[in-house]
Amino acid sequence: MAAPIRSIIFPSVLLFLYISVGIGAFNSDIDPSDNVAFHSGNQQNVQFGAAKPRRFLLYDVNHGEGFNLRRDVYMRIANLLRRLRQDEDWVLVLPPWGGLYHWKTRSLEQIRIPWSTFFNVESLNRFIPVIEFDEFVKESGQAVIDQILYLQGYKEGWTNGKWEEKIDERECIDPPSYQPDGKGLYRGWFWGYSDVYAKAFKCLSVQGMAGIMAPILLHNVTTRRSVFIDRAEEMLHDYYGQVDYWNARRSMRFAKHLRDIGDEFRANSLESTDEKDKTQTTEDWREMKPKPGSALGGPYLAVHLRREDYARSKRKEVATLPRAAEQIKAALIKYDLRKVFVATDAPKHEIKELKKLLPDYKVYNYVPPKGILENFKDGGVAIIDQWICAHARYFMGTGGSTFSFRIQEERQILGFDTKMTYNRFCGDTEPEDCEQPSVWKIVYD
Ligand code: GFB
Repeated sequence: MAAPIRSIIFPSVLLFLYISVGIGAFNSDIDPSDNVAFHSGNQQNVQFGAAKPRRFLLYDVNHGEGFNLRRDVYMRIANLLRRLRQDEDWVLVLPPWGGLYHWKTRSLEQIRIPWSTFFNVESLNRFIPVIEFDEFVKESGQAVIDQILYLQGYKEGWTNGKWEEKIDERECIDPPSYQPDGKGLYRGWFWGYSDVYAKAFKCLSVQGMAGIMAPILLHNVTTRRSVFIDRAEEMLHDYYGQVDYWNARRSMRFAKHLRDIGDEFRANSLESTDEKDKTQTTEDWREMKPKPGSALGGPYLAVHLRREDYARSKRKEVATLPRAAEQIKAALIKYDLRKVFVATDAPKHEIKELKKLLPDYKVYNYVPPKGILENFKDGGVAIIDQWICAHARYFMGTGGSTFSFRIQEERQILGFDTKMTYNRFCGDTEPEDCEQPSVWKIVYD
């Protein structure tokens, strides 16, 4: 078994001691010849007080995870990057999108998608410096990653039933997804780029917040200019729901081309415009701090009805279509609305069935024209759905779905009252007044 890096036990004095112990242990089997140029350059720079070379942080998430859980992991990594930048010049390399389990349009190639297809990269850059993967290859001169740190849990689980923050270098629990080739270079899935490889690979068992990685990146893998943290979802948020969380979240603005498509649908089908609905946005997210409840929203109800794998695994929060229709009808009556927009991953026949269950109301769903689907893929269509839901008078989501959570956050960012936002369908086995989603109120600095 490999040597421990450190175990973090509060208070922070102990933390410091453990980190110091960890540096030697972790570096012990790194071959410095791998990256001599960077290592020696780095030392010289320190001696003469010049700026250290820029370092690159890359990351990825477990392949089975969906788009909105990945957005959540971005927020954790973004704040880790901010922490790193207090000491060194780091930039985040945005992992190209692709190969997602939920993206089912088989006629489309859905890999190597840059973040600019889905997000406003300029907005992200107002929180932390980010670059697309292609820019990383250009800037670093080669499609090579110096070090992969593959995160995993602890084989033995919690010891003594006690949760503590810790991180240790360990043998890989599962067979590693990156394997050395004949030259000792690590090959595997690098976002669909077959020419990318890594020079070194390690498994780390981790239990803790994203910040736990900062000392490792700053003090242990100092000779590695580019470090790739895979299975980054193993790290928790440092400050969930607090100002850093919300700043990272507010910086994740959707790409303008997708917002425009959503806005056009709102205007044409739902009589909804920003002026009437009081949902105007500023150019820079940092200047946007609307009063809670200032947004009115368009004259429609929006729901996110998560089906597919949720319905198949019969999660208790998933309502059958007749039960969902009853709850939609009750909300339409309560808020005196005639139109409902349904965002869903349900197959066509279920959407048809839902429409039949609501004969007295106008039921809308977004069906992309061929060109929009081809250009912006399943991921772009899902964002258009989210954007339309974010502008409704009242929103009801699916319990436990990060797709719904992100809509709820978007609505707070636009200035909606949390009461018109943090609502969910009750599953068939739940009471009519089932527990509603917890509210994480937006916090500004
Ligand atoms: O976004 P997501 O992480 O949300 O994954 P959950 C669900 C994916 O399904 C979305 C599609 O990213 C979309 O691709 N999808 C779901 C939708 N609802 C809609 C919708 O209303 N409209 C459109 N256009 N697409 C978690 C996953 O999903 O569910 C986990 O992240 C796992 O990996 C778990 O599968 C069971 O949080 O709902």
